[in-house]
Amino acid sequence: MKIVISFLTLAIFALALNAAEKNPAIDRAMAGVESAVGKAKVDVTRPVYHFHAPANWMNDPNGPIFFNGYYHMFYQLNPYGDNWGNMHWGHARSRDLVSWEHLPIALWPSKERGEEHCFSGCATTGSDGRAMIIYTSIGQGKRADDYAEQWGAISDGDLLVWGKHPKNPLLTDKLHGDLKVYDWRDPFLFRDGGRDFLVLGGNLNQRKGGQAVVLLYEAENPQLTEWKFRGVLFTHPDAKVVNIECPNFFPLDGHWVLVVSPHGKVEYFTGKFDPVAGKFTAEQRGLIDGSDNYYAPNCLLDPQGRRVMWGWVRGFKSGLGWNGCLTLPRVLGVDSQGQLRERVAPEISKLRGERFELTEFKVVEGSRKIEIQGDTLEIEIELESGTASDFGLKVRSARDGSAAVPIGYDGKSLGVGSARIPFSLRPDEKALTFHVFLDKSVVEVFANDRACVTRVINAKSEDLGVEVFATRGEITVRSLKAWPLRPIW
Ligand code: DQQ
Repeated sequence: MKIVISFLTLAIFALALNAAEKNPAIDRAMAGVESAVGKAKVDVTRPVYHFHAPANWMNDPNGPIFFNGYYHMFYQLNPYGDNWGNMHWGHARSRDLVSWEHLPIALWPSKERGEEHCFSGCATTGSDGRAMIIYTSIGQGKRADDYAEQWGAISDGDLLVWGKHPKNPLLTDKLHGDLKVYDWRDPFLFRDGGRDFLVLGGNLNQRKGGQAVVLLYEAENPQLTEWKFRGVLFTHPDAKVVNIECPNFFPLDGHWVLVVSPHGKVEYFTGKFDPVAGKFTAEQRGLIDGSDNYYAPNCLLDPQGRRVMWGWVRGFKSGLGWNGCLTLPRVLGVDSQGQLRERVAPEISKLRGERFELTEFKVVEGSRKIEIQGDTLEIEIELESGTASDFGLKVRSARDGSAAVPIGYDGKSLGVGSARIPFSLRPDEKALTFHVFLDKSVVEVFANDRACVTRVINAKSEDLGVEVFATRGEITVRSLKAWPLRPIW
């Protein structure tokens, strides 16, 4: 069965290659990716139900959009190797957020026009019903921190073939007048009160200590080719944050949400947006994900009105013919206290195999091996804290107990492998629920839907055990459910 699926994937990819035939830059890039598919495919550590490129390096999700019955995902891609460089936009689509079909590379650096990289950006449906991409174009021999332009691209009806916008560049730094903006990149579009706005990240003093900003622009025509600079929407409150990448800004559950990638853990701020003053006032803040293996997320609004977000999972070994994947799609919400909630889209449960279940049991000082095993699992466990000082799950555990990836809580913090973030149960929370998605070398953990940690892990292929542990005391497991998850590729 596995062989059939992988031939199918290759066939779709070959079809995509044909569709892109007329653009030699894309032909070359597609051939580059294809030449690494064989190597990437045999690596047993590669995730099997997370989204990834056919092969080679990928990073940020770009311009996710729901268009004509498909979710489209674009992403930063180096077609020529499994390290960062030669930034193109890879492309795939999905009917259901679960299975993805690889499509021809969407954007390539237009070398003849002096373009070196197509950096991150967004996609939208224009007033004429056609899709449009706005992205950061980095010029040849130019420093990305000091020089960038925002370019557009437009496509055919199915988004299979893209061309650079005839009006490029759409935004240049001339818009800022005397204000010098460094690391100016990563456009994100939003609409408010019938007006089109764009935010971009950067900093005002070239990373010399502070003034990491999100800048605001407003469209002057429905074609989104004329823009005016509205000013600084937001300045990061922490002086040690020197720059902001990939801002996302959108309304959700009666709040405005700003997501920033500050060269460290990805943060969110919830608060108020004043479109007249062009200012965002933050009221609450938190982490989108507690791990630096998670970065540069991007999101879309789907036909069901859901705000769905993906992050880039980074930190894999190089030399494997692939590097990078996306998190599972997470549906966002804001609770009554202005804090962000994240849940894996329910569609992912389509991948579940036979359910394994245990009802209430205790673990006293030590650990209990669970009968289900594997490296592609979903586990949901509800734990009631007892006397144990530290408790939780272990996955990828070795038979002889010599290795494991712990997912634990010690009353004040949450640990996933080597990552640890502050976390405490609230007085109204009687139990701790871990929702765990293990996919070979990636684990995504959700604690009571309000703390998430994505981790890249190193485990031996034979270490497949699952355990529940309690240190210095006992705990009660109210329920444990687990499912093997099927591959999507
Ligand atoms: N990745 C892109 C940039 C962005 C960074 C370049 C974030 O546009 O700022 O690959 O990971």
